[in-house]
Amino acid sequence: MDIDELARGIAAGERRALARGITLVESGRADHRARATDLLEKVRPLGREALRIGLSGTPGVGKSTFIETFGLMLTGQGLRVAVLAVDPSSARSGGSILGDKTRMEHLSRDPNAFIRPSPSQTHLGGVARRTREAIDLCEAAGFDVVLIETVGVGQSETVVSEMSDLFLLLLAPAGGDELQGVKRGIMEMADLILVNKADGDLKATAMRTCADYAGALRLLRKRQQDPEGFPKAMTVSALEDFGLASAWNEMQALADWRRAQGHWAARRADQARYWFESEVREGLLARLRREPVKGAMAALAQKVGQGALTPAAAAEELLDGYLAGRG
Ligand SMILES: Nc1nc2c(ncn2[C@@H]2O[C@H](COP(=O)(O)OP(=O)(O)OP(=O)(O)O)[C@@H](O)[C@H]2O)c(=O)[nH]1
Ligand SMILES: [Mg+2]
Repeated sequence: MDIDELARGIAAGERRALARGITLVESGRADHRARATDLLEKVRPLGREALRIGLSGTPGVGKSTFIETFGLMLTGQGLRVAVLAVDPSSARSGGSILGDKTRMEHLSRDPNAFIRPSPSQTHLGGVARRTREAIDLCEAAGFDVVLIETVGVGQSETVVSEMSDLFLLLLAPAGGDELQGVKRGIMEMADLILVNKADGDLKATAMRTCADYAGALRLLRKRQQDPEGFPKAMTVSALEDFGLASAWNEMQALADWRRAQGHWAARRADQARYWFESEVREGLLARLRREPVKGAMAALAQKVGQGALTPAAAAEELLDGYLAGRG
């Protein structure tokens, strides 16, 4: 596979080239990694930017249904939409991937949409890098909106919010006591809280839940990157396509305001620095597991075990040697 040709295909918006590019960035092979880095560098000068929307919610809240309806609304407006997923492998069974295919049936056949499920058997760090690079490739391919979905299971929300311009939290209608179940840290990431399933018998409960969350959001510390009235809580029905157009209006209003105020660029710069530091940490840990550091570490561990060195002194010796280039 020729990288120049692949880069040209992606720049021309070819879905096959995009899919192959993402397969390349997902690969764990060292020679593939070098080619992936090369590919990303080749498309970077295009400087294309999509609106990156993170979307989180617990299993069954309606993420797939929301993406189908919302995605079709956007493609109906002539926008090109890419969908990526960040899932720690443990949280996703084969069954729900099958479920996604049926729940995003129309969107997956839409020529203006591109859906890429999360690769299985990858730890969160690996998924994070793969997703960031896949986002870059989708932007290079000229997509207008990139939706990044994650199941709400702790850490993955942070990962997604650190690669999104906007972060949506999808919630189910629920009794007041369940409001406590949403962790404060996750509420603080949200730009919009969407209480889904506001239809049929659940409509009234959804409205009450929405009012509860609106109240909870007002208690949070005001963020510099928000205009008046944000973060906001709204009711939607992904199934009946209710409230999605207003939610999209709010997203655009927020994105436009942030662009005009310089928060958009500042946030992306912060995110780039965050991921740089994260890559350094991950890289260091990976090297500790490789020779010759691994051997040096085992030898020092033995001395520590024999009481010949304190743990702290041994660690310092190893790190000094490593950072001096002997690693
Ligand atoms: N009444 C109603 N049901 C909905 C709505 N959105 C989704 N559902 C239903 O809720 C169930 C779960 O929807 P999904 O879209 O698969 O939820 P999900 O969040 O993707 O679930 P996971 O992929 O398992 O995490 C399905 O039976 C949907 O039909 C809605 O707006 N109203
Ligand atoms: Mg789903």
